[in-house]
Amino acid sequence: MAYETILFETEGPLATITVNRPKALNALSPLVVGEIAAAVAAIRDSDQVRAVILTGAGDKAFIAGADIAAMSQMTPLEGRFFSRQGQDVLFALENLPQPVIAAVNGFALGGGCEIAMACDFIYAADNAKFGQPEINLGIIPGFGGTQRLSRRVGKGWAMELCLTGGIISAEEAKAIGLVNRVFPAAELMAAAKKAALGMAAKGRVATRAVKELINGGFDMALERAIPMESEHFATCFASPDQAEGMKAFLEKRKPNFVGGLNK
Ligand code: DAK
Repeated sequence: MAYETILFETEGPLATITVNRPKALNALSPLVVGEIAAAVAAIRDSDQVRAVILTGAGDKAFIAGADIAAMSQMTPLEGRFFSRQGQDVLFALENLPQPVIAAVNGFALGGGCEIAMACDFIYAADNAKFGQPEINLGIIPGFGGTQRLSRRVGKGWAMELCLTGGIISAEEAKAIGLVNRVFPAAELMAAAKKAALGMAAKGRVATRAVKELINGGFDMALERAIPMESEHFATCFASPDQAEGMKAFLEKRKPNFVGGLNK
């Protein structure tokens, strides 16, 4: 598929989605959201892709939010479609079987912060900035921000960011647990690639199980969530990767994980 507003590249087991509207600070128009949805669907169905990086083009922005110019013209029905489209793509991203890193290389505001939070974890450049400034536009986060932010950083910080519309630095975002690691801007992509390729080399069944357990168990009572681990643990023993991982350890060599999701 030909894309107009994103770059979708694969290199070995790694897929990179780059939102590519640097003049508009990579703002999310309906077309961008649709193209991200198409790329995510292609990744989900790919046997080759084992890890994903989501980033923004240029050195100023990851994604500066939903496209305010496009939103200002929307009819209520178009707004509803945009909202559904955005929420669906964030769920699809979050539920990919492959691990996804958000490499945040500048402003991650509003929908940009929300899409980063739908990734498994966030690496940031030292010039990155985060916020949910929707309140300044007379609206609220609409792609899950009130919910994913409070789950990531706790109620107090979610309240402060959503109620003040304030913007925080990469270091502050790291201190509150929104960002895992901060890198000099020039080193961000190399660090994200190294982490992504490391995860791509792990067993697929175990990787998928970790994602399903952490995402699925997050809001459940511990007494119900912990037993789910036993089921996924058992499934790992149905994959050739479990035998290979343990054999490799005993033979003092690196494992070569080859199991697919169906074998
Ligand atoms: N949308 C459209 N264009 C944007 C944009 C955005 N979000 N952010 C920046 N741009 C454009 C600017 O208009 C400008 O375009 P030109 O004037 O050059 O044509 C260009 O990018 C460069 O921006 P600036 O000149 O403003 O650059 P500065 O360095 O001075 O400022 C900034 C950078 C990031 C502080 C500033 O651009 C800014 O405040 N941008 C808006 C940030 C923001 O408010 N983001 C939140 C958007 S609201 C929903 C679901 C989700 C959402 C809504 C509804 N439903 C469920 C219905 C999500 C809402 C949002 O994300």
